[in-house]
Amino acid sequence: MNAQTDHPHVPLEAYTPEIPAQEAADRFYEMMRKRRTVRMYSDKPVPRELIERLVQTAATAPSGANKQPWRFVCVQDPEIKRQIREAAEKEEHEFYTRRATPEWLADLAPLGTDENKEFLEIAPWLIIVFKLAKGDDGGQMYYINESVGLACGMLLAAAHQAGLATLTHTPSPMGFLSKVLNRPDNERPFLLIPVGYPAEDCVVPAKALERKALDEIMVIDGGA
Ligand code: IYR
Repeated sequence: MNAQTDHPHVPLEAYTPEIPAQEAADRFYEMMRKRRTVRMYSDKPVPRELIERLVQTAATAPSGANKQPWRFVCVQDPEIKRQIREAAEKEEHEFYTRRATPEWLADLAPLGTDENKEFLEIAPWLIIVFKLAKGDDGGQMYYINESVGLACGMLLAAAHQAGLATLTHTPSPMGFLSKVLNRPDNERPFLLIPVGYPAEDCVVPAKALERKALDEIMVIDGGA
């Protein structure tokens, strides 16, 4: 026996889909492949309970030593959203006029992004994900980026499954979020995720529909 005998364990409550595995995987893929990053939001309200459920789903992600090194700050207050937009646009202005390399700007061109971040005020919710550099009790965290990244992916999937659009927005640097949201020192901004319904006239960049082929992304048994 291994070390698990020293600590309580319980039988796994296995999840088994009611349909064959291939069909379950196909259905999930068909749903997920319809997800698009959305930059044009409706102001249609999204109930707080729905956002709470998305956060709970995100927090089912695995994390290093189960330390759950994340905090999800959910903003719906128009004045706070305004402050976030203002500060983000300031950073983005720097990015688009100074910081970004010509190559980076060329890579972004098909997406049609610019320093205007109107969606930060229009989307009914902004979820600002912070990673915990240290636990709230000062304790050690492990694999922080991996853990929080996984949680964010699950948050996006949960939102999409509920018919909500998201965007992974990364104004850089993001330090202003700690200030505006009055967060303690052990929390570091990780990702800003607007959540809401797409605007009726929402368009998405055609370029973003392109997916690499399976044989470009998947390798069986390593290199030749
Ligand atoms: N943060 C900027 C620039 C930007 C960078 C990448 I990489 C993107 O995939 C999209 C945008 C902005 O939000 O406009």
